[in-house]
Amino acid sequence: MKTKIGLLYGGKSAEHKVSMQTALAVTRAINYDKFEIHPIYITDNGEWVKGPRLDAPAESVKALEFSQAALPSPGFNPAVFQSEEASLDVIFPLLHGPNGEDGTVQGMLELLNLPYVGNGVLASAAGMDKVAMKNIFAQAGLNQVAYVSFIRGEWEKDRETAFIQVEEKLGYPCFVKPANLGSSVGISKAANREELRQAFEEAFQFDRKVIVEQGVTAREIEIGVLGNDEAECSVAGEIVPKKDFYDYKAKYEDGDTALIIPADITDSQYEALKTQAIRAYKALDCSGLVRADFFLTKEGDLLINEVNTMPGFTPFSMFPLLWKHTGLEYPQLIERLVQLGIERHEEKQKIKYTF
Ligand code: G1L
Repeated sequence: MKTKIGLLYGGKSAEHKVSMQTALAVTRAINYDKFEIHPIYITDNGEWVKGPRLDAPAESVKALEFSQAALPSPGFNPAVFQSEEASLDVIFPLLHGPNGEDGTVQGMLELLNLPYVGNGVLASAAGMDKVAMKNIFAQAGLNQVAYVSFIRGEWEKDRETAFIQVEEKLGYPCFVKPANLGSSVGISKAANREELRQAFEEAFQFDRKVIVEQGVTAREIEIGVLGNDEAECSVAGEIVPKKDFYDYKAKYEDGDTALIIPADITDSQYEALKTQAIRAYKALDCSGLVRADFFLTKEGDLLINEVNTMPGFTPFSMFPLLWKHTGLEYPQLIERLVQLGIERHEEKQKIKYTF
């Protein structure tokens, strides 16, 4: 019997295209002797459309875009998870943003009692909110840059207090970011009070919660973590931005960064990186995978920046490349993730809910 993978992709988000490219790459990497793919496409209008089973790679992104048969717009439709032949074995969600990466899709899959790949509700939600994530890291004793956060109401009521807090706790330069975005939209660097004012206005357009972080001059080092209760780390990689600070455009459109794998760090720095990445993984109760992102300062201090519970996942993205250098090729990485998703679901079935 082949394992039936429900591939969930597209979505009503700015990352729709990235999701499509990633879904296409996954259909190309699968071993069809062992797996079959059941595509579930979310259009950019938010409609859920089930496509025909794939027994071979999709030809193109176009071939993965299905249109809704002339039905009244159903929007979210859990019926897509019912396969004609039998129920799906595992769902592979490739979705980004407020309706995919923040735990809502994972919650839906929990309610349907379907196994799925990647992080659960808690890790997905906490990983999407920079403030919640940093508070959890602080509690776990992880080193990170100093930060303060504000909600829109606080800022609007009393801007002066916000300025003073930032200046006393962090100083300039600092980075102002919407708390809940997976990407770099709405992020700015502020070198003085006027820039800080503008940065707040900008960030509050994208979220009701904003985080301000102390500026650090540091190298950006990333590591992949894979597993459930017992997780393993990949080799480390370094991101070298070709600009002062990489904005949304540089990061996602220009590809204006170089990836160096393995990163040129000492053995003891690599050991510290692994220890802290695993501590972060456990603190957020992660499962499946994360990409953990660190700053390495000139003084040699390692600071955790964030973990990404749904990292870039084409064969050319950092996470798959880190694992390739560790000895796990893209198709095997996908198989491992599918297996981990099924294992976590089985583990969960052991839990007693009545007593
Ligand atoms: F399912 C996994 F493996 F957990 C998984 C899911 C989603 C890994 C990586 C991603 N990444 C993404 O969905 C994306 C944010 C890169 C958009 Cl396609």
